[in-house]
Amino acid sequence: MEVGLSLGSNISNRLDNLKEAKRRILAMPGIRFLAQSSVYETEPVGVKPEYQHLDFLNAVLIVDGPCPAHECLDHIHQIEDAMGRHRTLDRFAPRAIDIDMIYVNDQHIESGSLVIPHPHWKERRFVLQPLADVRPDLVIPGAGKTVKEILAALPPAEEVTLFARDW
Ligand code: PH2
Ligand code: MG
Ligand code: MG
Repeated sequence: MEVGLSLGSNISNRLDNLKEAKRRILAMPGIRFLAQSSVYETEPVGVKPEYQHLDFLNAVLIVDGPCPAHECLDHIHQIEDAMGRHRTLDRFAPRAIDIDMIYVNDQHIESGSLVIPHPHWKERRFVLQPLADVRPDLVIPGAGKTVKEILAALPPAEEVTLFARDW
């Protein structure tokens, strides 16, 4: 099953955080690496004004794995917790690592806190740009268009600039 993950970090050593998250994801049972985007530096979207100065690094990691989506999500939460994520009322508080599941094959899932495809991926350049690096022609369920078509039609808003090709 192909799983598309969006990784983001906006505190401490952001590039190291992405690398460490990747290492831990690829150590999950049965997980196989398929592709990774470049790393982009991105303007924060939707955060409180006091965190507006903290630019993110974002990247996309594509893996193949046997685990059902909710089990995969448990593993991902464990990785976030182990890397010092504190779950607070402010969902967008600064974080060493945020790992979001963007899609799982062509599945539609809505159960509790798990919504697949991710409800906001289409609006977010910090997801679309790195995703277009690795899966430009993918049609994610519910989108009706390819990733690169959606990216091309996105109104210019927050800035996204290439930060590192290798990580
Ligand atoms: N994640 C958020 C909220 N805003 N902005 C950027 N640029 N990158 C993110 O990863 C991000 C965000 C919530 O998870
Ligand atoms: Mg997120
Ligand atoms: Mg998240």
